[in-house]
Amino acid sequence: MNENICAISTALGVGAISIVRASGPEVIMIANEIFEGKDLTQVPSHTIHYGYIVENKEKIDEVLVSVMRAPKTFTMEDVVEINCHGGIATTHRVLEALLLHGCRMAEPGEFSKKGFLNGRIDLTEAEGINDLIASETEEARKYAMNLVGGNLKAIIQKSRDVLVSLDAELEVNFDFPEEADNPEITHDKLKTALLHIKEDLEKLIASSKEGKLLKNGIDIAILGKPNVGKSSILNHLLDEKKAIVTDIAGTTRDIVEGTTTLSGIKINLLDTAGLRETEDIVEKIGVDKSKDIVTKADLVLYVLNNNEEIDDKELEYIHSLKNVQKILFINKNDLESKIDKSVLNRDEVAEGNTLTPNGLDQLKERIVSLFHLNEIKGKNYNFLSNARQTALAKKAYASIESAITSVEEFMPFEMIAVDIKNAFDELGEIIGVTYKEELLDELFSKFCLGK
Ligand SMILES: Nc1nc2c(ncn2[C@@H]2O[C@H](COP(=O)(O)OP(=O)(O)OP(=O)(O)O)[C@@H](O)[C@H]2O)c(=O)[nH]1
Ligand SMILES: [Mg+2]
Repeated sequence: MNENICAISTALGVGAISIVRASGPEVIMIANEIFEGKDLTQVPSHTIHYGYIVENKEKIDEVLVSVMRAPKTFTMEDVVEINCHGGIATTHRVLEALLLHGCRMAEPGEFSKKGFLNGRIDLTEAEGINDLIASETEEARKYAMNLVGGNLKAIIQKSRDVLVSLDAELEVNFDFPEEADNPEITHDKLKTALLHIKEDLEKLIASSKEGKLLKNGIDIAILGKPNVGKSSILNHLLDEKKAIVTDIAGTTRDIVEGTTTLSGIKINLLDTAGLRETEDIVEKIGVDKSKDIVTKADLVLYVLNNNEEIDDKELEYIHSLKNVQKILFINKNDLESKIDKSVLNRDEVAEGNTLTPNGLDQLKERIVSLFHLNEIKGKNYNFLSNARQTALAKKAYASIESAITSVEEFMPFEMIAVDIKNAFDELGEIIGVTYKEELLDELFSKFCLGK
């Protein structure tokens, strides 16, 4: 923990400025050894200084160095940030100079890990920082900022505090039941408190889907027979000629991906190879991929041709898509209608064409309303943000349920206390009050280098 670490914190490439960051007890001294301008060990905290990075009397770069002393820093240790000129050679030489003078290369996410271990941020805030960096849309950014601001932590902390005090009351009662001035704890009082927590957790767990949606977006697979206009629809929705469109059936052979946004939320569109029996090896692999993608998609946009009849096999396939939301888009409504719509579920049908074009704006609105995108946006963003948090919240929920059952069956307080302790440990793991070293390594290793 007390080591001096350094890394390049900005994206490596050609740019005006790069930032090389160092954290640890001796980083100001180390930076001072390679800095020409003034004595950095004597400057006040949170100040920035002009000078040169010098190695073996050679001026490597003209820089600005920020000096921030513990504890009011991201890691709660002394931190130095060297703003050097961008570009690969310069940035690497500045980094190298720090390494030569006693810093070691930071692991990915190690600055954040130090911030967590030193108590500046909890695990949900650390995860929020990572989400913020990865945000591609405005909604994902707002959502991540809510995490960074500690709002999810506060909710978890609140339930956990109630459990801690319930447990303390139970302990007193079963350790010294005869003491007259013990606070009175009854099965009724316990039940009321536990039901409140259960309700709060229920809301959080139910909202994890919305969190996933804000963060990762919606995966929409565009499926259907060859030549129905899947790629044309993709191109229209993206407003870009992303996929090749021809009148040859079997034009698309691999998944073509594109992203756009609807109501500020990311939409991942996956155009696929048209579904048909084929002897062509390449096309067959494509068709298999199209079928596989259904398991990953949040929505299947199944495209049909208005000018073609639906055969039994296709109908059977459409009906087999049971466990995924779908929109059946009848394309080419500029052509004569030969399709029998009565065999389709009316609630799932939409129609239009990509020529005039028609029905595509309505299709977008349909997606917005299907996933309640406008409502999600208006909410408070207090959603669980990843599988780790959701799994722990579900465990805590199960422990609370078990405690409630025990209360209802008038079990002894000692038994109820076991479930309560489990629940607050599980909630504690979400925010990192308790953690396993392997979990931290795994979690922070997914962070960027230099963060
Ligand atoms: N009349 C009409 N033609 C369309 C419409 N949409 C697409 N087409 C035409 O239909 C043909 C096939 O379009 P694509 O978008 O390549 O169809 P696809 O479903 O991706 O086909 P595969 O990649 O072979 O599976 C092209 O000639 C398009 O110009 C439409 O709404 N109306
Ligand atoms: Mg295509």
